[in-house]
Amino acid sequence: MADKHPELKSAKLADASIHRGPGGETHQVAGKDNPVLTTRQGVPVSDDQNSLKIGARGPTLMEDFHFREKIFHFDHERIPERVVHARGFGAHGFFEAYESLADVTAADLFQRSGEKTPVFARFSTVAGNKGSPDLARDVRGFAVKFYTKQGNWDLVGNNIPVFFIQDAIKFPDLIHAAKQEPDRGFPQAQTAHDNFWDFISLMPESINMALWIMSDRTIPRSLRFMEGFGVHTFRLINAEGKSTYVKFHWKPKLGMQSVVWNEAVKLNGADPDFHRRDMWDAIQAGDYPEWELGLQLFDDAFADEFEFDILDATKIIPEERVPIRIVGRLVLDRTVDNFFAETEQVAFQTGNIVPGIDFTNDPLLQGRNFSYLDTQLKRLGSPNFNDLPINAPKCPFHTLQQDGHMTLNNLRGRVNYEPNSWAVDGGPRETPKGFRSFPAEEPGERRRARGELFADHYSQARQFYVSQSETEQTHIKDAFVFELSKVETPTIRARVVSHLVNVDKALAELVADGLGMKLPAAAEPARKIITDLPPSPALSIIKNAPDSFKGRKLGILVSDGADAKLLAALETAAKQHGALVELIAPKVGGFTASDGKLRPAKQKVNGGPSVLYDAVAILLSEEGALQLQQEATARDFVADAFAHAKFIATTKEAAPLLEKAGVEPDGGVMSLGGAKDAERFLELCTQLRFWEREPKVHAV
Ligand code: HDE
Repeated sequence: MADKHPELKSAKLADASIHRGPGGETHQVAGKDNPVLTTRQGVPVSDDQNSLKIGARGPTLMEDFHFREKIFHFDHERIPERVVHARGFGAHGFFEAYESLADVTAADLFQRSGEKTPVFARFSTVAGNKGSPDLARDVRGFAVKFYTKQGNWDLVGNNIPVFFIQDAIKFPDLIHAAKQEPDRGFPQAQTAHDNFWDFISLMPESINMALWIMSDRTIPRSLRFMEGFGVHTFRLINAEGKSTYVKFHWKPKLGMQSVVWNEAVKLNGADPDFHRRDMWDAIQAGDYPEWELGLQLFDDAFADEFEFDILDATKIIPEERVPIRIVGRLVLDRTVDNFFAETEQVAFQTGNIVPGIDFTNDPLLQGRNFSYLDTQLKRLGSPNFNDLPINAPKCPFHTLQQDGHMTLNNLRGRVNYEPNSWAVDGGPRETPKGFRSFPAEEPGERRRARGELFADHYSQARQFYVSQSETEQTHIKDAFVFELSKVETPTIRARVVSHLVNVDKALAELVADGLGMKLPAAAEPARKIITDLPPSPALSIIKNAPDSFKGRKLGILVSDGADAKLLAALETAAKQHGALVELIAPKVGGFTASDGKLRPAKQKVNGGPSVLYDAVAILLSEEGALQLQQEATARDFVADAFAHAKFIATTKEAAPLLEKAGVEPDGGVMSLGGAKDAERFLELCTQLRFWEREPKVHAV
């Protein structure tokens, strides 16, 4: 167990030192376990409950420096939230290289097999404000800061390998359209509104990404169960100066998994912090989230023969075309000490690269290199944001930058310029081994234009769609219907569907039908040829499901009299599968199982809906089942688990509740005869969901 805050768990409640003041207020006096409370100037405080007044009921005095200092600081606690990716969650860890990549890159972190580099990773949603719910349908940011021995390298990626737009100049428009509409200030953390789909429908380059965001990729079950991508093509440069193109991939060790949309909608109410809590709990429990880093490496010859432009961030290179070479692993093993200091103040920047890595001309990446530096100044308020511990390199660094608001790294001595004449204390000097940009030749006129191949907007969108399993295709169709049903303007709905006709006619027909409209004519494609590319099975989540219940959560609904043996067997089996168990009971104080022992519950039934779990077991006594069938939230618990295609295990005593909840036993509902069935149930759970049920529970 890696418990980062053991002191909190072992904390004794400090009731003993409580004194009541004349007005009944609580005073606690410092003792051997607690230091003296002081002002920011270190002045000991005698009373933190009452401001200084004339008499007990008189006005507050201006001279109350303690009051003024406290309120002043509080008033200025907030900094601007990120203009995008405001809601995020970060953790520390390390990257471990599996092998030396010296053949392709001189980057120090990739030189030695087994080399560990400290990292900080921050995951985020894009559109929602800081307080928005975790299960919004949205792209997830996947940003990793590597504190290498040759400086910080930031790989600021997403959980989707393509982007909406091809040129950074359109980013403000995209984000304005996606976020709350400016007159009304809503909707929050949702793309299901007119402005977003209006923009998408007028920007055919975004259609590939539109397919991705309507897929289950945008509602991950856990941040631990999603992929990450650097998106752009970058360059790796070896010691001889040779350049190799690279696309970066993160592959989750626990496999990919998403929730279903109705589950996401309910999760946002049940636990708006679902993703961050999951990550926090996993790290605290020592079950460290892990990803492998994969590289797609290719050269100019491939770039020339590939049917798309490698500088176009709206396109992927299928894994089947350029295989992924796994080169290391990322392990997150430490939660932050302070959310603000680390997760909020971390400043990622695409421009942070190290010798051995370089940019390409991807116009999106080029624009990002300006934006990320610029935005930190606004957010963090000073060019010295790199002095903050979370942003500072962990290797030695020496610049001649000086002064400015809140600088912490001050120059010593006389010299703050170079070149200079001082042999001793002359300050830092250049090195031939320092960062060098790849000397690419750049012929051409100055023009506002894009590469010709950027204009194929549909071929890869179609490839993505045809690569999905039937269940996933249905989810994509349902997502389009849901989102466009929230669009109030019929012409915008029709314009979106007109693009889908070019992607896949059958999909367009289903979406049009779901919206209750006629199928519009196909949108005029910018590039006449739409290529029928072969499916890429790597693009499907379900086809690549992990066949393991590891890292997942079993929720067991219990009541007084629940079968203690069966409960123990389920707990053991879950543990053997590397899964967690939570007990949900009518009262959080606990329940008395059939062995007469009182066990605590994690959730009261109305606060622990089944959307919080990957599979459920219903372990009730006869009386428990009779009581809970009267309870709407218990019926919802079962009905939702069934509707969300989850595996359900049940004792025969629980039958009345299942019946009331409308459960029709199928291959995903297992009856527990005795303790021996526990392992069989967990085995079933390794399939994660019983998708065959889905068409039977969704008629619209
Ligand atoms: Fe970002 N993006 N972005 N973005 N982005 C920001 O930087 C921007 C893009 C991504 O956890 C901002 O520090 C432009 C692609 C992540 O702190 C800002 C363009 C990808 C994060 C910004 C893009 C991303 C950001 C806001 C179009 C995936 C969160 C706050 C050219 C490869 C990092 C900040 C964190 C954050 C600009 C497009 C990923 C404004 C101009 C493509 C993960 O600088």
